[in-house]
Amino acid sequence: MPEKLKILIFPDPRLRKVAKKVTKFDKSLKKLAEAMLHTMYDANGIGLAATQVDRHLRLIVMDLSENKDDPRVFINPTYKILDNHSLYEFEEGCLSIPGFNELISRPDKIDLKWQDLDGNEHNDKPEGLLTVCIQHEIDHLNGKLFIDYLGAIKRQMITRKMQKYKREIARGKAE
Ligand code: GNR
Ligand code: NI
Repeated sequence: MPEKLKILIFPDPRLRKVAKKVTKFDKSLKKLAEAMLHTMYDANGIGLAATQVDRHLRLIVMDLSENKDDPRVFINPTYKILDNHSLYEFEEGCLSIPGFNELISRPDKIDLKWQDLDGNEHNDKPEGLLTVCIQHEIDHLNGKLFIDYLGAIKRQMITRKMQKYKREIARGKAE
């Protein structure tokens, strides 16, 4: 059984760290990817970046399938925007900011490159949900969150509510 990892909850300075490139494609990397997939499925997420489990490596897991039977791993992912004017608007959520969903626009024509767990290189021009999700996850690797795209007032409201929520769960644990 893979290990279940703790997901960092916003606001947390560790969510702002920039992840380092993966250079060792070894057994411990495979183990981390397995644990992240297990953690993602357990939390009912469609994606998870290593940053969210306090491992600052450029590693993302995802499963966009309906039956949750298509685990995917992206290592050292990068993308180029092919058309800055073609945007896709989607209601985004984040396992690190539970309870908040906001419409975010992102470029939807991208050229994506990544490596797999053996270090082999791949590239693809994804469509639909994958373009949104991979940008959301790569943002995590760069210390960025979807609420950073919102206006200051909305972002501040979410930040205050999340601070309050974290105080409440901290108190709940102490009792
Ligand atoms: O589970 C998730 N759902 C989601 C919905 C819309 C856009 C992005 C996402 S990713 C999110 C899981 C998560 O926080 N990944 O970082
Ligand atoms: Ni997220």
